[in-house]
Amino acid sequence: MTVTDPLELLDIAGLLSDEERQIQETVARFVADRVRPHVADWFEAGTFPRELALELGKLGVLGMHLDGYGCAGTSAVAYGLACLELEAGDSGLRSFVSVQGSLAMFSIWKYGSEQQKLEWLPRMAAGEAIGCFGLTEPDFGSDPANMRTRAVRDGDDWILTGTKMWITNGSIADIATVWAQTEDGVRGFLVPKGTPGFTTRTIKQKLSLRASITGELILDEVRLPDSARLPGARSLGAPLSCLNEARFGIIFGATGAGRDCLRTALDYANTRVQFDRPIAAFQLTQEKLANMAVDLNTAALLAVHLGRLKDAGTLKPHQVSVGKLNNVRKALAIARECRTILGASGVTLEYSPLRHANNLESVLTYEGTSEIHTLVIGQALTGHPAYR
Ligand code: TGC
Ligand code: FAD
Repeated sequence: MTVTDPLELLDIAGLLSDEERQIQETVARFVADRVRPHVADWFEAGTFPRELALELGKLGVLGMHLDGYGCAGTSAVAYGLACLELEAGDSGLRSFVSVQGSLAMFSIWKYGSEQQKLEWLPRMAAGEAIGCFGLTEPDFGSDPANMRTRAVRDGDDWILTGTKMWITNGSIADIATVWAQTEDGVRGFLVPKGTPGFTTRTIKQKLSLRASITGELILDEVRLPDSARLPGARSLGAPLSCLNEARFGIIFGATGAGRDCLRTALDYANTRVQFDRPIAAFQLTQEKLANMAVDLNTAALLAVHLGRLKDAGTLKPHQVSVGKLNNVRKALAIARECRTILGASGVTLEYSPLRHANNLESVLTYEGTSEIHTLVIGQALTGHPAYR
């Protein structure tokens, strides 16, 4: 007996409900029809086609795990499975959906006023308005507590000054959630595109996540009314709580990238003949395939387990770190190993593993680097925070 899909090895699908499987299949069909035929070209050109936002809105994946305001209110596991299929297409596509739904929309959904929710969430769920989330700065990435961006009161208004760096969707966004230091601690602000003093720049020459737009946000004395402040966000804990949402999607997403690499390598190994035999028949190739299948299936099991904890409302931030650290690390190792199975063919965009590996280098770094997640787990185990 041979399995037709690497995740069939442990019957991961058997852990899912009919509804979850249906959502997964719907997203997989979208990726097969709308993404796979074009993604290598997008990656090469360094573009993310804006019209995809509307299509992703119609598909129902933007903010799909949120309730109300045009959002579907699915389970966390269903959201994770959507991320898995999107990232099997490309990490850039999953990034778009993560930032839109789990960072930009979630920050408004969780911390915004009713007026802010009504104004932005339905349009963002439909993909008519694109959001971004500005936490990282040129000099403060892992350590956002020390951010320099300042918001100062001026009568009833706020004046924001600072720079945010490496912001996914930054230069194509209609609305930016920007985090700034105030004299009372960190606060969040909604900055619409076109606000005087607010400009963006697209970051070029990336070797990773090329099918995703990454930008810089420049705030030069941007005047905002107090109604632009997210009233529920009262400390650094607010942006960090948004990160839990996006990190959760990555736990599933990375598994999708790994699955796509392994499928590609399996197909290739069964058809590529050297020394008069398919290379899949050599023990060294089988060792690679078996090790990767074990790692991929255990990553998927971990993702589903953490998804069930999230649906039960008991998922802890350090558990998210376990999932993000393990699954991204494993997916990156799988992508690199699959590339070796493809030989020289593996270095072109005709096959996905090296594109996934390059993307996963960013995924390893953003949403908390592997070192930061290691320290989060270390703190959970020992009680000692070792960041500073
Ligand atoms: P620390 O003193 O530990 O915490 C400050 C307050 O925040 C609370 N907190 C959290 N709350 C919810 N969820 C979490 N994960 C939380 N982590 C901490 C904490 O309890 C505390 O609350 P309170 O009430 O006591 O004030 O903060 P610290 O300055 O020591 O830093 C801790 C550390 C290093 C873990 C944190 O700064 C961190 O996670 N750094 C990594 C930064 C990061 O991940 N940036 C990501 C930017 S967004 C992005 O990359 C998007 S890419 C998206 C894409 O394209 O897909
Ligand atoms: P640094 O924090 O300078 O870290 C450099 C190295 O030092 C890393 O290896 C790190 O692990 C290590 N290090 C740092 N502190 C410690 C420590 N205490 N102990 C041990 N090692 C340590 N940010 C946003 O806000 N919004 C976005 O939408 C967004 N999108 C992104 C998209 C892409 C493609 C990329 C690449 C990044 C994006 N980021 C975004 C930024 C991302 O979150 C940061 O890059 C990340 O948090 C790391 O920050 P840094 O790059 O400044 O690295």
